[in-house]
Amino acid sequence: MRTSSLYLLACAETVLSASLGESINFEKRQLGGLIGGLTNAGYGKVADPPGHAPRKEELKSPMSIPGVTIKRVKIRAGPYKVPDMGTKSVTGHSGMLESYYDPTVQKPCDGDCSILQQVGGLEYTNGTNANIDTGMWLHHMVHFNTGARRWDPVGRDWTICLPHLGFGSSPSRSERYFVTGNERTPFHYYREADKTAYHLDPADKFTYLVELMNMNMAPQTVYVTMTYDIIEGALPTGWKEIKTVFLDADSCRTSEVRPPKEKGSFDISSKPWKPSVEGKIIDAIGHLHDGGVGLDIKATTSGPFCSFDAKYSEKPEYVFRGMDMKGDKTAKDHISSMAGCSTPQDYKVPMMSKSQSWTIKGSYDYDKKEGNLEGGKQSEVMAIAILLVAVPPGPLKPV
Ligand SMILES: [Cu+2]
Repeated sequence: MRTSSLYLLACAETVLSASLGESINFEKRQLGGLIGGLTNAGYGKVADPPGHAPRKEELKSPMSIPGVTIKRVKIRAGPYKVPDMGTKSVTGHSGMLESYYDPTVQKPCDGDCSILQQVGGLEYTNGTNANIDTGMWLHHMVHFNTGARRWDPVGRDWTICLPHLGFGSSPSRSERYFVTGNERTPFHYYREADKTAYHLDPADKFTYLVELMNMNMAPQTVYVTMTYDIIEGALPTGWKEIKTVFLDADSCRTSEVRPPKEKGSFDISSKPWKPSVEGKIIDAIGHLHDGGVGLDIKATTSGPFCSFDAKYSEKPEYVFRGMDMKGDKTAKDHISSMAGCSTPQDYKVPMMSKSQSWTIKGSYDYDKKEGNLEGGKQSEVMAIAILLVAVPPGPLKPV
């Protein structure tokens, strides 16, 4: 796995530079991140420790739909050992499990099932919540699904899509269908007005890309949790499926952008994207890093879709109370939710169609909100927006 990641990355770089003729300026960090196995030597997935919380748990679902049985299933993946704050990775990051791929992740069902909603989390091995107040932080994770019906609507436009390539796949057979940062925004594949779900086939395969932070002076071992509300068996008759659209200011690279400024405000934007899927928009999710204030999504050059506002420290678990190390300074307040674009009532454009051209813009302002410093400099930032689109059931072709 280690050798193959390295090999793939080397190939990717060569092909990219040769085929695009564009100067692909990989930073040390980006290179290192993709060679997850090497960079994280000695850390990453370890065996379950004694007394660990169950790897799969059935809970009572808070959802109800007449005539349908809904199960809540919580899956704990890992556990992942994260280096302590005093340990620097080869790319110079302290206390970070960096762009680490887990190719064997359990699904919420073994056969067919339809996911109605999904939310990620981070827990210590005894099942207690892990967050910034205890120095642990779910920097981000990307959830891939690989299978016969899977393709990535945005990734397919790129000659090389590094997040897929990093585990030996491609956007023609895998899709990024879920993502979460530490704000842990749920994905609603189902809305009461819309009979939609993300349907899993028995042969689908899950892969995670995880990046975890540890602000403690001892290594920590944590599970990435995924809580699903599902209907077992075939997709109910008359329902539609969901296709996830992953818009990103650094699409098909590492999603991480070097901030152009150390102080004050700036924006980072995505390239325009022409839809390859059409249908009603069921949910929208936004992700920024600390220092971020807002995220605008546009469906056409003139037409706003909606805007997110970043909310900080709405719960005490999002307040950092630990100590800082040399040039590494963790912000006190962290993004705890993204507000303003959470339900279809907020959307100015109800449908996605191929006549549109979508862009996103993440706005940062370090004078208003503190970023996280690494070696005295602002750490990398992101702007990601996810749209969940209702599509016909069964195999789907790009429009
Ligand atoms: Cu992120």
